[in-house]
Amino acid sequence: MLKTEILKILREKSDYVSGQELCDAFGVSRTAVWKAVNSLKNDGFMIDSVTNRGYRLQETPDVLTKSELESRLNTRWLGREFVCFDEIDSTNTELKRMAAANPNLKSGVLAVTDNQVAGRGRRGRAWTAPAGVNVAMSFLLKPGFAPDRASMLTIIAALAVVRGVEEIAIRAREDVRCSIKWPNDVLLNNKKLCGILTEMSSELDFIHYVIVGIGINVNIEEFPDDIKETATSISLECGQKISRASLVDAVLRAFEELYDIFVGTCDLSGLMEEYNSRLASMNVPVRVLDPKGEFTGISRGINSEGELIVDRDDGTTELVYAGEVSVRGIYGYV
Ligand code: BT5
Repeated sequence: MLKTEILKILREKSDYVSGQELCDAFGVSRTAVWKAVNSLKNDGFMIDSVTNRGYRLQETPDVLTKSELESRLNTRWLGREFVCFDEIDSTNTELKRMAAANPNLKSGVLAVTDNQVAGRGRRGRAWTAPAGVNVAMSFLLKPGFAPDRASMLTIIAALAVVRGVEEIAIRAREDVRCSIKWPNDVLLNNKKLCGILTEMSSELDFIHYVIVGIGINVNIEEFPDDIKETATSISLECGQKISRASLVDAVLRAFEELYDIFVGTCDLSGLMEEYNSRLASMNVPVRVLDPKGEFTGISRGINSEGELIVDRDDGTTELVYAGEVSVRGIYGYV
């Protein structure tokens, strides 16, 4: 796509790039370059055009358009094919529709939106986010492993978000800690930054597809009353606005790396150490809200099956499976 390629060149060279250079680079006419540049301007990019000098990218706004994302994505297979919506009900729901309409839909297809208006959490809960500031994305996988492994993808996705957020927003900062609340929340300074919704279509012993949906609060500055005590965003904790497209790229690259390790053994033996080092509630008291009965104990991290090991107050050890329960800190959300 010409827009994507022009964007890449303008970003690489911080100086002016002549129209002729762009024509030569892509074998297109001056008019085609001019049209592509105008279209980028309409997307919100500030591009300076000066006669006899050419074009220069003044500012990269945080837009989440097809060409912005395409120009940032450096993944190997995840999101190599993607759909990008200005607005959609839910990226998970959209991928489900796409999978139903096309049984040959490729593993790795990504759906992203700038504005998700009916975002879904687990068990019918809602995921809320305003337009233009957050990441809402989902990708489809068609793994060859057994359905009982699928919940581990949530664990992998959480770790990928941690890695991506560190790479793009935190780096060496010591005042911001990114951690995981088992099984599907990523926290920044102990508040919810990200939620993950993994859904599956399967037979007893065969996965048709899995959809991993990730919502990240990126540049949002204010939350609705019902979540403002527990939710946060990258900009609130780090004091800077970041490019959502770069974050999408970093999270997806991290997922690819972690997924490679996972499929080697089809369990979490290669990842549990890193995961547990990121667990918000590690070696601390937790309350397990199990439909069969609530209990308290000390969380000891996950095992290679992704279950949370909890040493109960009565001396026994419980393996908690994500599907059934919620885990709360004794003293609040974490
Ligand atoms: C989740 O559910 O946290 C999974 C959220 C997954 C969202 C992604 S976005 C892309 C894809 N498409 C979708 O439709 N969904 C996925 P759960 O653990 O059930 O948590 C839901 C709870 O989180 C809600 O009941 C609120 O209390 C809280 N919540 C809602 N929106 C939030 C936000 N933006 N930030 C922090 N907390 C939020």
